[in-house]
Amino acid sequence: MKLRSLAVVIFRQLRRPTRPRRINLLLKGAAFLLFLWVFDLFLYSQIHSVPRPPKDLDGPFSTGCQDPKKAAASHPRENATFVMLARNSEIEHARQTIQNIEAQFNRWFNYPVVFLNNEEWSPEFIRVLNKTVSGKAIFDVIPQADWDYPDWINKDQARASIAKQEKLGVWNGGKESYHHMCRFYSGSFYNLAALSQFKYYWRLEPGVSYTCAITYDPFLAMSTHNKTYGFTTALWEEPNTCPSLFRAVDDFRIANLIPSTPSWNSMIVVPTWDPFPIRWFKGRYLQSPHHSSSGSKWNLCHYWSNFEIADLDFFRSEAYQSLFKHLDRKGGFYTERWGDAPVHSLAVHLLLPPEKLHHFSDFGYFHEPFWQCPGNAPGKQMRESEVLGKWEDGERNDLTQETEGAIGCRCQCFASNPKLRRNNRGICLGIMQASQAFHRPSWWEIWRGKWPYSINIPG
Ligand SMILES: Nc1nc2c(ncn2[C@@H]2O[C@H](COP(=O)(O)OP(=O)(O)OP(=O)(O)O)[C@@H](O)[C@H]2O)c(=O)[nH]1
Ligand SMILES: *[C@@H]1O[C@H](CO)[C@@H](O)[C@H](O)[C@H]1NC(C)=O
Ligand SMILES: *[C@@H]1O[C@H](CO)[C@@H](O)[C@H](O)[C@H]1NC(C)=O
Ligand SMILES: *[C@@H]1O[C@H](CO)[C@@H](O)[C@H](O)[C@H]1NC(C)=O
Ligand SMILES: [Mg+2]
Repeated sequence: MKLRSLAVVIFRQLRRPTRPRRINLLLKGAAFLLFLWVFDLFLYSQIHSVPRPPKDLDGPFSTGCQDPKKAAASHPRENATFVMLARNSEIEHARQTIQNIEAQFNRWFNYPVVFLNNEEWSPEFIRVLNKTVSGKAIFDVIPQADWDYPDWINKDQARASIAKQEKLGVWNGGKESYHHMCRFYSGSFYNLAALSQFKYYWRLEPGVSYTCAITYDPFLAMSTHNKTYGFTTALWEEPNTCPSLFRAVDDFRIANLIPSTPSWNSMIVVPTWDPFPIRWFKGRYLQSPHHSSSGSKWNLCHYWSNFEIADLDFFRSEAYQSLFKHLDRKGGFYTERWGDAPVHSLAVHLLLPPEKLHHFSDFGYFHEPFWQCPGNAPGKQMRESEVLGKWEDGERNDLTQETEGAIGCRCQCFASNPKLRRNNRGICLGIMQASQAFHRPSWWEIWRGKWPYSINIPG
């Protein structure tokens, strides 16, 4: 009886609470959830923050021109080589690129070039390219095993997956050889016998061009500045080429107890508006593209690997090789179309401290369809130099004129506006340089889309 009347009282209370009370309860609940959400947002941003270093950790190696003959004579050649992967059919583009790098740099420094192919070189390619290189030209053929499916993978499934990527319109996803190429550049080029004698390499591709003179030795500069990985261009990766790559790399990070550093954090989208339970659900349960298992999201930024000047010993390190093995086991080089560019980029941001990365902002570089151009440093063009040849503003005066704040040597870039520094947005570059940058763009500049050209160099 007593119990029953108590139940009735409670029931009445629940059924017909006074209005203000119900609203009160709701408001309290909402305020609490809002507090949790804001707190989680704050915590997430703190954990993934990219603190400002006490000073800029990277800057151009050189500003304007110097005497390249003196630079070459002042120091023995570094333990370094160019590397160009090419097909016999690309002979004309390969020749143009070698001719271009010889004219802009290598005629003074005479570094060797290792040409790599997955097939035998045609005598014509060897004849033409051997005579175009001023240093030694080495024509190497990649061992079959390094340009193939790993033996534990089911080839029929892999081929079916490649065919599916073709249908879905994944960028280069339908070409079997492109998958082999990406896996080769991710996991084995640095172990080739032809490269084992070298420490640094400079990657070239048929068809790229350098649009400024390079009058110092970048390999030597890498060494004296203690740099490991150099790049020119940073962009967003095509999302459908690598939905599960970031999770695979982050799983490796967690399994190996690698702390998330400022450099790693700069690859992660902050802030996220997803509260913790949703992040968790997306990461662990939905396995959403580009999310880690804990639900943090990759910003898809990566360095373009068609240009690289880097230390091969980094790629040969135990840490990098075990990361590659882990990725290879996941099968994503075939079930998806993981590129070597995002693999290298995530690896250097995971395994290297920020001061080891270098933006070659003083290089003019073009790979279809994007370019960067540092412009010509005022008063530093050595216009009368005998070694470099006389330099006058060309007919297209606008392309060669000296510009305030510019750092290049004798650049001839593509823009009709001499102040334009690149034809792609500098957002990813700015994001990826954050852990190195004491000088950062203001919120106002970021909001207006005005990113600097490089750290402390106006855009
Ligand atoms: N020998 C050989 N080289 C290849 C093959 N596929 C690609 N490559 C090389 O791999 C590099 C990249 O291939 P590209 O065709 O230039 O690819 P892309 O569309 O320009 O893409 P990225 O340069 O990677 O941005 C170039 O150096 C090519 O010569 C192949 O089947 N055989
Ligand atoms: C390239 O040319 C040099 C000099 O003419 C010659 O000694 C060398 O054997 C050639 N290399 C190849 C691979 O043909
Ligand atoms: C060049 O570098 C490689 C890799 O670090 C090393 O094995 C080799 O001994 C070096 N060669 C010279 C001449 O220093
Ligand atoms: C590079 O590293 C060496 C040895 O660790 C150090 O002595 C030198 O000062 C460093 N150079 C620069 C430019 O940081
Ligand atoms: Mg290319």
